[in-house]
Amino acid sequence: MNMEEQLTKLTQDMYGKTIEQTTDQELYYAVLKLSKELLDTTAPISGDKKIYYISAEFLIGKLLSNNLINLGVYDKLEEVLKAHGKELSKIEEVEPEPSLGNGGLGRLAACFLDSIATLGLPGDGIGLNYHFGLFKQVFKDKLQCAEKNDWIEENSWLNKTDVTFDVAFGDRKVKSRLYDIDVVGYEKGVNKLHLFDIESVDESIVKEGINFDKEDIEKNLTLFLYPDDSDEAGNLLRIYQQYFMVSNAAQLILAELKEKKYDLRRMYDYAVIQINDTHPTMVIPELIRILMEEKAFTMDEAIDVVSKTCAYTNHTILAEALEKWPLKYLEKVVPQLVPIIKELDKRVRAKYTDEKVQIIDKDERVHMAHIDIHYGFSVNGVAAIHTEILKDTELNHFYKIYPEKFNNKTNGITFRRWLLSCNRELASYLTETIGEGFKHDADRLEKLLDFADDQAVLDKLAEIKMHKKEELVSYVKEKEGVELDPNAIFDIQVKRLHEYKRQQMNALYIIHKYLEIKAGKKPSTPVTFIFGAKAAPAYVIAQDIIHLLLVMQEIVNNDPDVSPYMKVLMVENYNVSYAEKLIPACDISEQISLASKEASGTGNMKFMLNGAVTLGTADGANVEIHDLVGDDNIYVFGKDSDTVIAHYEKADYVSKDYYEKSPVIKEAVDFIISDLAVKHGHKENLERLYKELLNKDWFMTLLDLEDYIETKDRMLKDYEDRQKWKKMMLVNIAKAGFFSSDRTIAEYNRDIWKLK
Ligand code: 26V
Repeated sequence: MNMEEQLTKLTQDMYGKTIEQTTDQELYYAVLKLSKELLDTTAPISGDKKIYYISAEFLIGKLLSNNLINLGVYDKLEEVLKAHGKELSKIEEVEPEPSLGNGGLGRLAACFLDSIATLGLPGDGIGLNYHFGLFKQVFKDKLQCAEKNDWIEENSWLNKTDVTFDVAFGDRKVKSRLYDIDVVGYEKGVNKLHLFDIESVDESIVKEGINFDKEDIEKNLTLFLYPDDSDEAGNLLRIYQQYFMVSNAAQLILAELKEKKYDLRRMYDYAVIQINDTHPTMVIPELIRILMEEKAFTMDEAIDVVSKTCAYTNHTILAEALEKWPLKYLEKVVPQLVPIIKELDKRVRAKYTDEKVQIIDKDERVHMAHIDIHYGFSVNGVAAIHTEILKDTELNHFYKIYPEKFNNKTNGITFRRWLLSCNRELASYLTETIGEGFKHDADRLEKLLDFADDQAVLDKLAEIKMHKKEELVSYVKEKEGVELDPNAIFDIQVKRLHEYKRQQMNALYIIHKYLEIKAGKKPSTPVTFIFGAKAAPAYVIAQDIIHLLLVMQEIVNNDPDVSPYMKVLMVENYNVSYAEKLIPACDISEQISLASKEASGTGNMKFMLNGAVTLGTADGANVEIHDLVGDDNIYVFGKDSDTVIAHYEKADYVSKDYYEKSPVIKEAVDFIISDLAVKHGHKENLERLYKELLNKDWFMTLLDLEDYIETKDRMLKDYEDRQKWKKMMLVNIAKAGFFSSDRTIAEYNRDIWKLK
């Protein structure tokens, strides 16, 4: 049967309708079924050694378009549907987005699975099947509210399996159930994303918003990603989740090794476990425990084998994100691991006197990253500067002990999703111009440089950008009810909300611009500032920053003196699907974290690939973008990481000094608590943010504000030199090849995993 016959049969069997007669919703289910049948007939990727990527998050996004592209049938299906009066892009809209991740770390895991399969490497993801995952964001009264994100439908990409395991905690035993999602490589075979669920999960315990009984573990364990941990019950729940994840992972891995009759004493020849941040760290003591209790290993043998199997990736230097669990919590949830963790700590103490490298500190807290570093064989950072900072400062004590374990793996993104799928026009124009090669070898994008002076190519790139902006404008109009002008410069900052990422600095720029326009200084090209960000529900200042942005949106967009020249939009519930619409439409990519704090960033890469120009600090992968495109094709500002780190060491940054010294800064900061702002917002939130900026400003917003204003003004001016801007777009696209996650994964494989 050809595809048309297959689909016709499916709609007939499922709904008794022709393709023409089905709704987009029905057609989505039919196409889902068709895709799953194709996946079933695609060969699994096999090999002697396999990578298991364990992660608390897999921010996979919608799968339909990506899977059709990777299966090589997108164009065919689009054609079949068109012949029956249906649009594939409309059908894609119907798919709910899986809510299995939070931010960069989770999206990276998803890109990695795509690249692992695309490179034909045997490798599976292992994580949890959160029913509501990360909350859904809604704005009420200019404040973020959190609602449950009910994404799992009867028919979905999840395949229920027969695999179940027992998981024993200190105070209870539960049963797990494995669900699988197929991960198909680009014109390659299939790997799996294994998602474990608890059999006794009960969605009905979630009453209002995202509130539920945190102690009812049998029912709540796989409901939410990152449940609120501001109290003890929340902390314990996170430990229950983490152990549930790694106990299942360990059982699954050992079962696979057993089935293949591999010798467990040489486990490292057949399996490598990548620990994505510290959330899966307990897999180390858990494997040691199982090998000793069930496989008759001695402690020395078990430690040796496990240490040669596990590798750790660090994604952040923020102290508050490095997990340290109180020993007494572990004693309650996983008492079986405590003697092992104590023994691991004892062995460290026997060798090293330095307190900073101990696993259990004097306050009886267990430093999870320290377990990974001592008892794993590789420690990697996620961008060159990040790895250097780990080696020189944050993890320097460990680097001195184990220099050979440290290595860098600069992050990457899958070009299948972030170019071929989200910007089909650009992808097809690139194909026309430089050939198909870049689809399999991203470095070939560099061929575009040959056209840097070709007017037709430059104009076409600008035309595609304009078209993507128009598409975004109509989407936003429908979704948010806000009218944007595609002729305005689109300046976009989308990422999790965090003070170190400094959305508040962008907000201060907006205030500054607003005041300038009110004073009669009108920009010749209008500019639109777009934000998308979720803030952790317990993170108060982050909520206040969202509030300020929504207040500015109301003030600016409704002021007839100002709105013809600038607009502000904070989109609701920013997620992967929204990113896929925003990124192709962007002119200015905001990457303005305090230098040293953003481990890498991956949004920066997606924007560049889609022809946006970066406005950024010398932080994370921005540094590598700068190296690639050169000074003329990026706007870098702000103090560098050495300066910032020195400020922290000397504790000599005083934000008030900057406020008092600069009338421009003072005016912008004071506006936050002005009568006008307070009239549109809530005094309590605005005052709290104002005081935070003035009295603390831990992430040094005011340090870089003047430089930011000056650089952004220059950039907005440069946009008017259309020729210059188009060339910058072209160079950014051409140089993005380095950031393909295929390159990143090839490096992981070459240096760490050593498969094949
Ligand atoms: C963050 C949060 C924030 C909300 C509350 C719970 C919670 C739990 C864990 C984390 C850790 C997030 C770590 C993370 O996403 N890091 C990002 O990793 C990216 C991929 O390597 C990297 O590009 C980003 O720079 C880094 O911030």
